[in-house]
Amino acid sequence: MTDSIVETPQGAPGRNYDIDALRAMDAAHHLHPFTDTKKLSEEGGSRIITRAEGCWLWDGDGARILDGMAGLWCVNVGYGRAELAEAARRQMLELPYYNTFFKTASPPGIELATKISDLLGPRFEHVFFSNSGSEANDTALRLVRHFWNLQGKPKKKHIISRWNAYHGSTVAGASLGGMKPMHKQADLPIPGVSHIMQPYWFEQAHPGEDPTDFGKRAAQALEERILELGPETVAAFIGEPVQGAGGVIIPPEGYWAEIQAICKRHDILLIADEVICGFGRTGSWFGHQTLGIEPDLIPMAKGLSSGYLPISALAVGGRVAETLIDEGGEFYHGYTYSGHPAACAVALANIDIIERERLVERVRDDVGPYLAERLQGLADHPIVGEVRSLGLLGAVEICADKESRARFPGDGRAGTLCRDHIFKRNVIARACGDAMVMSPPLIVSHDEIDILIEGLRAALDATARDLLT
Ligand code: PXG
Repeated sequence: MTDSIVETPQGAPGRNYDIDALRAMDAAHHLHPFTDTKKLSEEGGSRIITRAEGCWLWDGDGARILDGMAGLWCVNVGYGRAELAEAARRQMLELPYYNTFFKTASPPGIELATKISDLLGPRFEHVFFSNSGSEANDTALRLVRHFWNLQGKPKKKHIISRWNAYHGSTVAGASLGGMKPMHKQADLPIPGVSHIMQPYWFEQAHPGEDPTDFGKRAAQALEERILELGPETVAAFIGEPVQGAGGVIIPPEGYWAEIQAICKRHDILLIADEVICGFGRTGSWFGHQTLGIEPDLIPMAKGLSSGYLPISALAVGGRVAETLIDEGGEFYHGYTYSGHPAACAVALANIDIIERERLVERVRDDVGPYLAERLQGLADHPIVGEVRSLGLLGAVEICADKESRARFPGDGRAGTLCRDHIFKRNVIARACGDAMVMSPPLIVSHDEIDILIEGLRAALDATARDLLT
């Protein structure tokens, strides 16, 4: 299927694939995640991405596409980093694999655990590795329940999450997540997991309710649920500092302080899912730092390796780590690839780039504020109800009436239309319901942000034409 390296029409080198044949093979054999396979075929099959550099992708038909999503919120250092490939190559030649189960470890895993602990500070001295965000959250669930058993409180098992949260696609991940269609297909959530309202002011505030009051009400929902269930049965609360896949939901000021206080009051562990927020996305190394949260457990993935190889980690804080280590005996949990040497080597090299190029500071002081400023320019668009951003997470709410925040009919149709329009302009942003969201690589330039915003404006214009005429 592959020939020699050639120049694509835009000048980017790539292999000379037979794209039509690949598309046919894809349709014949490949089941895509979160995809209606029949519909994908009917609509012409997949767009085949063959190459990438910086913030740009190339598809097999030669189109150059601005990736305003950093893949799936993960390619923080951008595409085409030779030193990450080199780190993998070097490690694969030296030691491609060895396990960490039976009193063995490899240098990259040890170094990465140490590095993550250093980044998180003294409260987090221990790290457990897995391969995906879902697995990190499975690990969190397992560990939380083990912890409370060890504390002599075996009834403390219930985990509270939020509707519309995304915490992964394994059975535990999808259960912790609050996506109703996922639950429905697989008889989830598993017992002992339930969901409360999310701090989504634009969608859920009462008429006239200001964001602070709304944030208090949304946090109070946690205390109400805890009291309903009985605090003696509740093990943990899990939440992303800023919900990503839910629609870049930035909680109102005060929300997290209230959640934190409620967790403390009822002796409930706090899990901050940093799978999207971690590694610079919000303008700090971790989202909990930006939002002022003090979690007990921190699942992380995506930006940990910028997606170059699959890897995730669960950072385990203070008393949970102490109890596990001092009293836990064997923790019956782990994956073949926990602490995979090549993935750890790539993650280390990735963190090195983030540090050396000061990408976290770049998000905080430069491109984050610039994205916010440019998004503001869309606020008076006729079908835009709100723009919001934190660091390099941005959202634009599409609605029919700015005042009442009423949506267009069709439950997500406006978002889908807008997503398709921006895609046609070779710019990638994502629709979450009727919110258009973006999360470009942390290396994005001002010019590229301009292209993203202008693409969005053109897509909003086209969507408005579709919906209003
Ligand atoms: N937690 C959070 C906060 C996530 O965003 C996961 C856990 C699960 O990670 P893995 O590596 O198991 O996928 C995620 C993943 C989307 C989209 O369309 C978002 C994710 C994954 C796939 C698609 O926005 N987030």
